[in-house]
Amino acid sequence: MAVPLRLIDSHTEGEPTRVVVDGGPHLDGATMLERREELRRDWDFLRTAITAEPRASEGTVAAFLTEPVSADAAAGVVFANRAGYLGMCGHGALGVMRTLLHLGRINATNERFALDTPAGPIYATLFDDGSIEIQNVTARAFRLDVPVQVPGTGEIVGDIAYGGNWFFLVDAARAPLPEIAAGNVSRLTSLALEICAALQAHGITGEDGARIDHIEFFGKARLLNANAKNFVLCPDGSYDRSPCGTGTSAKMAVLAARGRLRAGEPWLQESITGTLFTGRMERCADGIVPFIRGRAYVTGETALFFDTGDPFRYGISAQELRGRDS
Ligand code: PYC
Repeated sequence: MAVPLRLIDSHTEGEPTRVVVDGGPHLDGATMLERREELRRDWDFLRTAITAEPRASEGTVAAFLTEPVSADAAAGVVFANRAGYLGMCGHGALGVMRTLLHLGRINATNERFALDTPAGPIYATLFDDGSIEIQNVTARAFRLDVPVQVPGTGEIVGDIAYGGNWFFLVDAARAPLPEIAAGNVSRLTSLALEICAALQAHGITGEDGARIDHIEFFGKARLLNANAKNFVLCPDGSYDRSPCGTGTSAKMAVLAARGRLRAGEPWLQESITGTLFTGRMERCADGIVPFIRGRAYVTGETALFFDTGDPFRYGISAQELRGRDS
């Protein structure tokens, strides 16, 4: 690519987002789903270049900005990580809003902005105290108390819910989980990967056979005001450093289905890194409308160059490394 790709780097409560602000592909599908397919089909090398090593750290989410598809939206956005494309991304949406503010593309506080995503429109409000709240897509509990046999561990019971992505949610009060603590990240990751594999092996899915690719564990909060602390395994095998916007949405859908969270009542979700999202929800016909509030910070401006002599100019993929072995 002759033109460098320009990114704004940010993190939302610890989890990184890289917004492509210049030099990215022009996507002209009529819907955000079509635009996501266009990215996957024609521009996937940009996803890996932005989210994989040697340029990116684990967990990095890329946000490709597009023209809006709906009349009142500020922009469209497709989220992706080093494993593929996401329906929605809560921390990423907060990062996009902070980035648009940094660029001067939006400037009003206390005003609602719409963003089009492949999962549907979401709405964001920037507050004077620097925090940002998104109104996420509708979240819903799909199946509660689902047992799964996990080789080497035994039966684990969890709930299946949608919050913009599909989650299997497991509470430490009902399952033998390691303590949700930074020192246990590798044990939590291994167990979550095993549960993910067991769900697939047993054909346990979300609605219409949707693959459950996020596993979320809950334990006792450390922060005094928080309701619970979570650990979220993302589809790329990394863990979310933030409390996960779509995961917090899925959690509130489960709590609402169990009658344990009332409309408007705050749900304070602590992350494995000790950061916090403040959630709340309203009920709607198909589930709940989740609201997630947190903070994002711009950390850098980056230009990516693509040296044709660089074998890793589009990122180091596991597949590429395997090819080098043969
Ligand atoms: O905040 O929704 C989220 C998210 C999904 C994957 C990483 N973060």
